Amino acid sequence: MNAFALKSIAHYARLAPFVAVFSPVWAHVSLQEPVAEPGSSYRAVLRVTHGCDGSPTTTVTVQLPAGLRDAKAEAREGWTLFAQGNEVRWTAATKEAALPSAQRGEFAINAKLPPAPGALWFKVQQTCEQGRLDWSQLPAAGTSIEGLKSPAVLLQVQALPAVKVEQAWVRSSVPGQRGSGGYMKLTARKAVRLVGISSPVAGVAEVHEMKMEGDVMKMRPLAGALELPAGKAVELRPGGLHLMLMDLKQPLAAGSSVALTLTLRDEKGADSQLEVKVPVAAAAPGGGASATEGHKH
Ligand SMILES: [Cu+2]
Repeated sequence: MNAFALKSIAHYARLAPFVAVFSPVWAHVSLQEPVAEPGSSYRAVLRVTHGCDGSPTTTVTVQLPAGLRDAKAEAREGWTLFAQGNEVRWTAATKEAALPSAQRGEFAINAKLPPAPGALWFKVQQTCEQGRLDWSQLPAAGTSIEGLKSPAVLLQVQALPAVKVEQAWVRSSVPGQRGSGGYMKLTARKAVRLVGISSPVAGVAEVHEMKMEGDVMKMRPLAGALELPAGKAVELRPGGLHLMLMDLKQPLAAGSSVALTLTLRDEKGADSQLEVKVPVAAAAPGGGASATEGHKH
């Protein structure tokens, strides 16, 4: 029995979970840091990941959400910056400066966030040599941003979780496959230990490590909890430490997502739960290493 067994989760205190949502990187205009602390100084880096149906982006116009204070947009080389009221606009000064459709561009605004938690929406209009995209849809009350065709960009102002989760993905599986791997980069704000994992799609979820046995690399459950030191990223990746989802209850289809609950124990022994929604993909999004584990148990 190890520290990551599902049943050890059961008696943990139910705390308000922090929910991080990972959008596919290609889908929308997005924020580099979509969650930030109330009252903090925030650098909103808006990422434009594609043009308008293949056409290069020439202008990016942003309607700043009410509640931002002292907003100041950053100049961009080759682009003219115009700011008035709650509107900020960058325009490519020349045809050559336009953002090619397949290239990612970043547009940054520095501001002070409001003291109270809540949702802030950036409405972004992307003008291209040909065509225009309006990222301006807001979800109806009580519904989620998922399913919206051209959502505005959401900044969640809320207390940050103990651990930042980045580049998370779960490998897709085929019918009959019993296990699959999960990968992510975890950076704790204060030192904590990952003491439990669970997911509705898996009977058992564990952290595995790779160890040489003779001259064969094998994986096995990590003995004890996974230490997450303050400020130091711990990477769970193919070929190294990874999450293992076992006794899968359904095939994991690429393009879908999987909910994971991570239970974290701080230095005083208090537990909190971090809920993350992780995309399912056949290989690391963004074309990272894609070595495959055997995933047979
Ligand atoms: Cu494994």
